[in-house]
Amino acid sequence: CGVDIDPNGYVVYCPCMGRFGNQADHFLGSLSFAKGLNRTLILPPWVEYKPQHRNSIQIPFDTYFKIKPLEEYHRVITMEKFMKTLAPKIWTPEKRVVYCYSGRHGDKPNDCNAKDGNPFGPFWDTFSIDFVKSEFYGSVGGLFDTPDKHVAQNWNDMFPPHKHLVMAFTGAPAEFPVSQNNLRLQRYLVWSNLINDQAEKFIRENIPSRPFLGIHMRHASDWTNVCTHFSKNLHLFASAQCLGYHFEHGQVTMDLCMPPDELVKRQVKKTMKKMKAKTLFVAADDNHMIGEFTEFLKKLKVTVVKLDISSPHVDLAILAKADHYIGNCVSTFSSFAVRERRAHNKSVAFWGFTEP
Ligand code: GFB
Repeated sequence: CGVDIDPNGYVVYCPCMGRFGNQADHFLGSLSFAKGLNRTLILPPWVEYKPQHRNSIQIPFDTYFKIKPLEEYHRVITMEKFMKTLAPKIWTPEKRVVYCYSGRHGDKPNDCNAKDGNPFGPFWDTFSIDFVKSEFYGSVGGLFDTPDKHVAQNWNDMFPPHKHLVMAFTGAPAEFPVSQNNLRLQRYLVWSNLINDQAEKFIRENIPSRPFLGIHMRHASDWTNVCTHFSKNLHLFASAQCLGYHFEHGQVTMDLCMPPDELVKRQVKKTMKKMKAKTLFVAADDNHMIGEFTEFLKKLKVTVVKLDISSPHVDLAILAKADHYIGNCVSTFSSFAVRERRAHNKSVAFWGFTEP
């Protein structure tokens, strides 16, 4: 079939935690992990949740991102291609072992119970995968820091590729949130034509005059819960992106996590005046405040726009292309656009945060 077998082995995992932003953080770490072990990374589909589906649905990795740029960094193969072309040769059903840190709660004692619950079960079922055995990796020294040669050696000693050719992980073999070292890997994540073309089309048709400011807001009720859980010297989701990994630039505050509408409106107006923006592009999970912004910015004679339908990836692609951006420092969704912009030396700002 023309696909060579990698004798160094493979890594695959279920992106079983959080939604897109969380999964993207985990992806960057997993890419680094596979590279450190010199194993091919099997690109898992993205796990999504839709109200009309009881279980998670799985969207092929390359629906959203190009494969070629990733190949510049490391060997990768989509899970669909791997299962079709290589699994029948090297990962037949009796060889399917799953790896987890330690026993997970579930049906069987002392087992990864890799398919217990949603999205765990539906994810592997997408490819008709069942596991015959569990292996625990909790005692591997250094865990996911495989760019460190000693750590990679620990993995290879415990799980040598000739005996453990395909390592399937119950969750991402990566830190959350993304570690500082792996931020640079963002540049290998390039939007697919499908997403990029929609973003370009929207900008062409709805943002005729630039510069434009792109903003991201988190308003849904799950977010309100997150923001009640901050404490001193503890990062909350993506907060290191503005505060610094060692809190060099301050602590999580309520304004940072859940900025009041008045703060948001004032910050937008000030920013738009400063950059002489002509258009405001609003991305949000709920309540885009289009009417409120239009009213508040009347004197500036600017246009306020948003996508007609909810499309998180197109929102992010547009935010990355904006002339300036304000995001939520705590949200990993916001942080995707931040990383992409920083990779291209574009400016970023955060709600309720003053640049040091
Ligand atoms: O991406 P995400 O992990 O970032 O989850 P956070 C937020 C999800 O909300 C996105 C939707 O994946 C989208 O589905 N969403 C958020 C948006 N902002 C937008 C937007 O501007 N446009 C559109 N179309 N959709 C974490 C979650 O969120 O928050 C965890 O991963 C948990 O599961 C936690 O819910 C409270 O880091 O913002």
